[in-house]
Amino acid sequence: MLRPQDSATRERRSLTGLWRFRPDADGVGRAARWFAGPLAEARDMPVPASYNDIVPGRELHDHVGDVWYQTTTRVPRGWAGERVVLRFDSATHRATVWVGETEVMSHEGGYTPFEADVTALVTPGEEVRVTAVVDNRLSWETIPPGMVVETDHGPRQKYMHDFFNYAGLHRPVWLYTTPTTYVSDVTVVPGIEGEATAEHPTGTVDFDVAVEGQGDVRVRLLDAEGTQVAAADGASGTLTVADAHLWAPGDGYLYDLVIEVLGADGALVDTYTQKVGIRTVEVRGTEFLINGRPFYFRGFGMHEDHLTRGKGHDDAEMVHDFELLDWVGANSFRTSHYPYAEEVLDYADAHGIVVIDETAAVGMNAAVGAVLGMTVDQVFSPDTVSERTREVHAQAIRELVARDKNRPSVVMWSISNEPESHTPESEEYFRPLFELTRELEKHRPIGFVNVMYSPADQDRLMQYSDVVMINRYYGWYNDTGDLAAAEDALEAELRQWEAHGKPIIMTEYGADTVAGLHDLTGAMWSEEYQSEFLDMYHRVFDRVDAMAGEHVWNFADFQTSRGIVRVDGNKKGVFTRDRRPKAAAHLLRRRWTGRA
Ligand code: GCB
Repeated sequence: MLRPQDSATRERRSLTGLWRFRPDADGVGRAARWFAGPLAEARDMPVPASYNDIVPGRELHDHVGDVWYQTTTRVPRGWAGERVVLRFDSATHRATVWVGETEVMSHEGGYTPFEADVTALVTPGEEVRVTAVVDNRLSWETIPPGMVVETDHGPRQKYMHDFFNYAGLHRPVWLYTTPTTYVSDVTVVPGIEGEATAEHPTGTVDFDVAVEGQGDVRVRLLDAEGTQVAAADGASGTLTVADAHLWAPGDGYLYDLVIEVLGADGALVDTYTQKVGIRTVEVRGTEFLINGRPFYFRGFGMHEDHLTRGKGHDDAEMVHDFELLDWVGANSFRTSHYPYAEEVLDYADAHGIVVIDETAAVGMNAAVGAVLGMTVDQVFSPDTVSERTREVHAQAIRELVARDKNRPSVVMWSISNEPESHTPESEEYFRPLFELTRELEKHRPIGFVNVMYSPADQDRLMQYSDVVMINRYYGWYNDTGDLAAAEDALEAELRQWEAHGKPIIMTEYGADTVAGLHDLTGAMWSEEYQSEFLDMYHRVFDRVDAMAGEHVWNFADFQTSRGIVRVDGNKKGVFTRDRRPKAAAHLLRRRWTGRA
């Protein structure tokens, strides 16, 4: 699905702003046809934002079930004769949408876009009412999984992942046009002819354009100055770029692939511009190569998480977070633990930030659940995470790859974070999903992130992964407070993983730290302990040749569900939730930039 854009033949109208909003804990709104008129008893709710923290009190924060959003907008007069599409960039975790009184679409999964052709339901020049019911419930058949427990005091949402179940309309909503004959999809695969490290490399761009309707396709590739560097007729082919300016870490150089659909008379019918970064990605032995050069991941697992707006996208917060990444010397991050807003990926593409793109399949792990307060006997079983869950998971992978396949910043897919991966049941569940991802993706490595409860000598899934991605907490969850013992244990385990002959990325390592708490006796939770902890990991990484990256957990403190292991959320951030540096941020800056 293409991202909406303004072009010579297309227009967009953003529906962000204040929507009317009404919770529906009893789930009566559908039968009562709340979409059929102005939403009664409604309050204002910002879009994009999570609704949970906007209003004081527990009621919305802990809401379980449906909420209703509604807005009206005037369809521009000039849109007569155009195809009109309604697109939600996301709705967490599922939604059904009406235009006027007509149901137009439903979507499962909280972090990928969905859209419907609403041309027949709108009249240019007139107002249209858009209503969405958004359901935040997690079950054994959702990604991520969860469980609603009925109590005397109402339903309670339980889950086995360590971030708060923020919900609502987290990203922009669009009404946009295309001509009736239009570009419906494009796939680009960049390459480099000959030596990738040559001083003047020759780039290639394989392209494949899908058009709805009849028309001839012409493509032109423009460099960042707008100069045409290659062109071709036809919907698919390969463009060659002499002396290409490669997309590289720290250098987000993008070409414009201008796609034009021409009518029989040669007139322009539709045009869509796809950004293209020319770069290659390859795993060779224990090295992760970008453009033929070894790349070492420095950065973080992050979260879309801010005060007040929760997971709602905001450009100011986003740019500030990227500026902090730059300040600290990070070159990459993982979209832990769900696909991030498309604006974030656009920014990464344009600024040369490397991304490991992860699905929302987090918390398929009884042991992790136990730490966080949800007890499950068997996480993979016909009654829990099952074949039906796998179908939803497969669809989440398809939608993620379809959304982000053309992005140069994305160098690898992570299909799950910390699933149980040492049991036959987990292998049976995951094998088909690795196969699916390989079918969908031809040029990027794929993988999953391994948990400490499925260590090197027991894991059954790393054989399907191109890269060893592991999260380890020696010195925190095990060898608690004992960094000397932790150092030995960490190195011993890394040596075991080294035997796989693949690059190793430590995708999480970190210690909860209360900003401002200081101690010189090795006390956990102090800023000193976090720094010593990271220092210890770095010493070990520098001794292990197969290491290809270090992503600290986490970039910033973030909100979680209530529990005895969390104090106002997870405090493993090297920045606080309001983005102030802890001592560890300075330590990382020294290591990653060489600057004091
Ligand atoms: C993990 C999880 C992450 C948690 C983190 C922690 O292994 O992947 O989601 O937040 O540990 O702090 O416990």
